[in-house]
Amino acid sequence: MANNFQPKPEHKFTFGLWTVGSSGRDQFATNDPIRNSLSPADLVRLLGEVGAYGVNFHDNDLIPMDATPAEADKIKKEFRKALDETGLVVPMATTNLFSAAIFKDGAFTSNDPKVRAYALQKAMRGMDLGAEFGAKIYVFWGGREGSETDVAKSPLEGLKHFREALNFLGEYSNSQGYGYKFALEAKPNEPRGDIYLPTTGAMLGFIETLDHPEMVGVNPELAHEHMAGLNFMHAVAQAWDAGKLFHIDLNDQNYARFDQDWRFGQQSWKQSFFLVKFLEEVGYNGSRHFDAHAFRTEDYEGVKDFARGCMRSYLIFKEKARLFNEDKEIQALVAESKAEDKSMDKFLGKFSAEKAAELKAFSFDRNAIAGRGLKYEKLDQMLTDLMLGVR
Ligand code: GCO
Ligand code: MN
Ligand code: MN
Repeated sequence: MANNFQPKPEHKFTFGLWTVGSSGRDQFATNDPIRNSLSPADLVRLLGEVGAYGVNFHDNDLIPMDATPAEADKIKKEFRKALDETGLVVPMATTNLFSAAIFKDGAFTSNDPKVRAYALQKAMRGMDLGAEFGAKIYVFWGGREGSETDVAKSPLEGLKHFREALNFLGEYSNSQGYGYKFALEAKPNEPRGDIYLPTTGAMLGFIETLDHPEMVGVNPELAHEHMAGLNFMHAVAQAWDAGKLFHIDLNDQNYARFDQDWRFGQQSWKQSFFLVKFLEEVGYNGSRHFDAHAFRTEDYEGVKDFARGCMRSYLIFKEKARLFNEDKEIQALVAESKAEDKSMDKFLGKFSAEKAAELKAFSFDRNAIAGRGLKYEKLDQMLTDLMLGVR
């Protein structure tokens, strides 16, 4: 393959400060971090070195919760300097509404109005911070918006409060002239037993109930749909069809496991191939954001290997998709399986009374139609050969 899979700015590969900045700590680990924290500015340099296009952050990835204004200014200056040095941009920002103890029973959906008001305040400040660095997409991932038991929390109230919060923040964005598009990220569980609006499909339905649905879309994540046992590409296709694919979180994940956040392309080659093929074919123009972590076994050299691997895998799948589309034998079989045939045009598409009457009277050879082999076995094996480099 005459392709060195080098990331370029036009690929729009982005990482969160929290992804390459992960210390490798998990809930079973001691307090010793595996990797010492790097400053946001140093993380930007690391991302510049591996060839990323952009960096995204939660408010507190950049400015710690209890920082003084002077500390915040210093961090912002250093961060800005690193962005200027490396040419990285900040396409997306978001709020951490899940780490602090105050969010133990939810943020926007907490029963406690003080918590809900605090969450709104934090989100507005996060939006100010994102806008300061040029972010145009604002992600909402409600990690604590849910329950372990429904004894005292109502999902109906939860939806009402979540809707009120998004309506409020949409008006805030417009009143400030920020021009944000909101991207809602679903996850079925973890850290809550159940998180409200657990899938991308659920989010898409909810968006239509908002005051300004046109400014709100989704941020589907591969790992989250896999946790729910779903086909990620299908979820992304539905979001695209609805004009709502504003952002995407790429990573990897086995089905029916906890949130593994692996390097994109590590595990689900075929699903990831279909996903990349889809994104490239429809002309998705947004960030390819990697929301994943390096293994706990790694030092910062390993973190760079991880980040390079995410981008490299994406570009390999993209090249494989091109080869799939250019392969004459494969494409002939695809065409054959589709059974393109104009004879049914008169019955399909838009309803008319004549069409319906004619169709009702028509006689089909059901067994002949059902008996036609679709060659999916042959095609799918050709894809396997292509993916594994023996075609
Ligand atoms: C998770 C989520 C988060 C969000 C992030 C940005 O499972 O922890 O995927 O990483 O994407 O908070 O909104
Ligand atoms: Mn996740
Ligand atoms: Mn995510």
